[in-house]
Amino acid sequence: MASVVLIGTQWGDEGKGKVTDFLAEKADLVVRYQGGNNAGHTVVANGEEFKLHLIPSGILYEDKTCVIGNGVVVDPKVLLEELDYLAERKVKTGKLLISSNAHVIMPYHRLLDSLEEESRGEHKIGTTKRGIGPAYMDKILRIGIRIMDLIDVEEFSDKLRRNLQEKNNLLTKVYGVEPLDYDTIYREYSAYAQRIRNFVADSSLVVDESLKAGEKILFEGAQGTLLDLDHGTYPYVTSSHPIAGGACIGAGVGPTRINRVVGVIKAYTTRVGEGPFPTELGDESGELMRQKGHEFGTTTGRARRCGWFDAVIARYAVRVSGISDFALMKLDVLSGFDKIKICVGYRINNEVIYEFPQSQKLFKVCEPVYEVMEGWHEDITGVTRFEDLPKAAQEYVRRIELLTETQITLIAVGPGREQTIVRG
Ligand code: 2SA
Ligand code: MG
Repeated sequence: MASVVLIGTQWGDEGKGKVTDFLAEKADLVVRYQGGNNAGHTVVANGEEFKLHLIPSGILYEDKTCVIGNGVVVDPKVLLEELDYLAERKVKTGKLLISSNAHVIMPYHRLLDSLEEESRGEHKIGTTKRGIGPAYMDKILRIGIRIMDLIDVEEFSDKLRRNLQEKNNLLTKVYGVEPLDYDTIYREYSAYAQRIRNFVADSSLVVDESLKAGEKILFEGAQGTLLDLDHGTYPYVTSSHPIAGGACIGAGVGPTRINRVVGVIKAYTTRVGEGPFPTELGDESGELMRQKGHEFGTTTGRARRCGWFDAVIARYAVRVSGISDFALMKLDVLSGFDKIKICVGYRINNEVIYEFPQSQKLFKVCEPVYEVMEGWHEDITGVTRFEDLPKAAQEYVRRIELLTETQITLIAVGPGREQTIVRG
């Protein structure tokens, strides 16, 4: 396979970091195509845990070129902190490239993200407050500052001045807070630019040349299908396109050059932030998943909401991203439940639907229709072959495959690289 897109099929936090790490071993180039440091990818490599937000997880392999694509929004401060964090832990970062077309997250974006959320009251989205939405807003408004502007002294001072004028107006008149100071930001960001300059590249060209040379590329998505701006649970979504199509736009590559789409799917469901979640468990089963699965945000530390596996969502993800196969994560977390439920459809009033509803008003009143399966109690964290899983766990995997008409080619039974079952 020359090029693979790896995406989250639920609301993010499916365990993409681990699968990227696993697939990156066979790739030459690892490219991130959307989102920013709202993402949090935890990877355990050689017994050491790494938490990454912005830099592709492929960086943990020395020989891989890692690319931050044009579709990503880059907070330069976070980028440099992450580079320092990796350097401290003896990870080489010399093969990182950043698209000159990527947009920059500025201090006013972070500030506005918080202020906008506060002003929404009960209608808040539950954002990570990293400035992601406001940065994408400026991109769409065509006033954003790109990496190429950041490293160009004249462009940067001009664009910063014009942007600040507008933002300070908003900050003082609408939100009644202090305006931001041009000189302070200019100085701080000019210093970042000096360090970032060395990494800047035309990422679309890099991808093209790599494919022409017969290399393998892994496009690494962040967040998940239901957080997609167009296809997710709007307005409770992020401001980018985590679905597979996002890779084409966010990396500058045509769809005919992508051969495989791997959907990363957790054996149960989690969500952070606001919005409806039909299979959410408010009881001790949900708490057990949270504790056993360490379901707390990598970026914000927020407790994740937990619930049963939802096959309607999985099928929907297969549809909108053309998923070729699944990587099923955290199966070990389900050990110890007497019964395990799978949501196969939604009941709305007296009707049962099997397709994901377009309207959030409908989604909010959907009640899950469950199939109940036998659980298992064995510890499976050391299992490396499918046949060695308890029969009930095998049945669970097969049932998900049948319901989603999609093969599960990889099963994770723990966070370590070796805790992975590969199926043909
Ligand atoms: P934003 O900040 O504008 O992208 O928030 C909009 C919605 O997107 C959700 N979102 C996420 N959901 C799951 N995981 C994410 N990454 C971090 C993690 C989150 C964390 O890996 O744990 O640490 O809290 C992520 N990023 C954005 C967010 O909750 C909003 O619903
Ligand atoms: Mg995450």
